[in-house]
Amino acid sequence: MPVTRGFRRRRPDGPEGRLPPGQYDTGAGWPVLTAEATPRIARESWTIGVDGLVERPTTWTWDEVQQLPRSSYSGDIHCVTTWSKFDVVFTGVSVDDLLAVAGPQADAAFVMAHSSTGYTTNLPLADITGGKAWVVWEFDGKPLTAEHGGPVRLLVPHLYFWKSAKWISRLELTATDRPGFWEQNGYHDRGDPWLEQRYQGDP
Ligand SMILES: Nc1nc2c(c(=O)[nH]1)N[C@H]1C(S)=C(S)[C@@H](COP(=O)(O)O)O[C@H]1N2
Ligand SMILES: [Mo]
Repeated sequence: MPVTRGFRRRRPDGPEGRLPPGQYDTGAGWPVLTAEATPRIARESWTIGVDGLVERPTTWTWDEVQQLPRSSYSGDIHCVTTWSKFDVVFTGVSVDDLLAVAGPQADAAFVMAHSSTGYTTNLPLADITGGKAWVVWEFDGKPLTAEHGGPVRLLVPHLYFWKSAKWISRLELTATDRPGFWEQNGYHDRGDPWLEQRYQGDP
C-alpha cells in the first residue's frame, strides 16, 4: 500500500502553518493553468467513467451524479508553480461514492485520471480514497467555470493541484503506476506539497 505520510502530518495552527514549503499565498486571485485549449462542455453531454481494474465498470451522466450524496471540501489548494490559495469551497461528490459502485479489484493500486481533452495524471489509489478526493462542479457555491475545469473536475487538494484534472471524464484503475502528462515531463509521481515532491527525484 502506498505511503501517505504527508496527509496525516500534524501542523501548527495559523496561516504560516498552512503554507507548505516554497509556497506563497495568492490571496483573492485564482490563477488559471491550462496546458491545452479550454473545451466548452455542456453539462448534458458530460459523463464520467470508472473502469480498468474494477468489478463493475460504470459511467455516470450529469443527472446520475446529482443523485449521489453531495460532498464538499473546505480548505486550501497548492499549485507546484508556488501559489497556494486558502479557504476554497468545492462541492460535488466524493470519489469514494463512485468507487463504492464500481468496486475496485484487489490488485488495483493506482489510478490514471483522464480529462476529455487527453490530459492525464497518475495517482496512488490510496490518495483518492478515504475522503481525500472529489469530483466537483461548484466553487464557492457557483458553477465551476470552463477555464477552471467546468462542468466537472477532479479535486485532490492534499496533493499539488496538477493532480486535480480539469474536465474529468474517466478514472482508470491500474495495478502499476504509469506517468501522466506532467509526470512524463519531469514532475513527481505523487506530488505531496508538504514533502515538496515537485519533480521526479524529489523525496
Ligand atoms: N485538463 C487539465 N487539467 C489540469 C491542468 C491542465 O493543464 N489540463 N493543469 C493542472 C495544473 S498544473 C493546475 S495548477 C490546476 C490549475 O487549475 P486552475 O486553472 O483551476 O487553477 O489544474 C490542473 N489540472
Ligand atoms: Mo499547477
